[in-house]
Amino acid sequence: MKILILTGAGISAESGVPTFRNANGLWEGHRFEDVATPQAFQRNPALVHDFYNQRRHCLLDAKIQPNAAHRALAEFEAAQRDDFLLVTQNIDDLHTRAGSKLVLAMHGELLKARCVRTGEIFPWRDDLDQSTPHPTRPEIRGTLRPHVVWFGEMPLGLEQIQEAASQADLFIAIGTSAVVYPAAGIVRQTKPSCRKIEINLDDTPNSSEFDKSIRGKASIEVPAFLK
Ligand code: BV8
Repeated sequence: MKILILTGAGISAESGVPTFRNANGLWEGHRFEDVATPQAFQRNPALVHDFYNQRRHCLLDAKIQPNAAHRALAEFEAAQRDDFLLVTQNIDDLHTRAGSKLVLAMHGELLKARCVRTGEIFPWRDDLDQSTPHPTRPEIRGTLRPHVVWFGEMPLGLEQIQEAASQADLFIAIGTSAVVYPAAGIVRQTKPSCRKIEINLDDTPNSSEFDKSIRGKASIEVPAFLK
């Protein structure tokens, strides 16, 4: 059986990572779409670096740990012999820390930085700013950006995701508001015979696309469903 999982901010909410909708789409008065775009980075790199530095500090706080939903997905993956792919919209590292191996972070990763000049990607746990030296060529400064996908940028792994969606026999969407595209369009790329499950606190604009909508907290409902 081929399985495709899509997770959003709701799976990390109980770990203490704020979701986007709960924040009413705002960060310190800025709309996410205004601080998470290439234009914002061009216009005010310090503001955008600050936005991600603060989120990196939060993520690296010892209080932030994978929850039972992340762990259940890792255990489920380990028990699968056939095709399995976990696509996450989240830029936290909680799936990986829970033990998931086959993770595609379609919106990038907060704990990585990318050189805008060479495209090189580096693990990154420190602050970033316009004076940060390039890790391997310190004579170059200010060429690093967060390795995340901003609004208006192409998400990562789209071909692999579309391939997995077209072949999936089971598709589970967990903790996503189905507002952001193309992630919210994945459910419509599955074949008619694919069993589609939505796990969320609330209804979403995609709820009618699913065979079954399980309403409740991910840390309770995901382990219960995967058992
Ligand atoms: C693209 C990384 C072209 C950064 C993110 C104008 C110009 C350009 C594009 C657009 C435009 N207008 C619209 C678009 C498309 C745009 C878009 O969709 N905008 C939205 C706002 C309408 N998309 C893009 O720009 C994408 N790129 O279009 O490029 C293209 C596309 C295809 C092919 C070629 C070219 C890029 C989108 C990626 C943006 N980057 N993240 C960062 O994090 O800072 S998106 C960001 O917001 C998150 O990563 C996440 O994906 C998204 C938030 O969504 P969710 O994960 O669903 O989180 P949310 O808070 O919304 O919902 C949480 C859910 O969990 C809720 O339903 C809640 O009920 C539930 N929940 C809460 N607690 C729990 C729970 N459920 C269970 N248990 C709980 N405990």
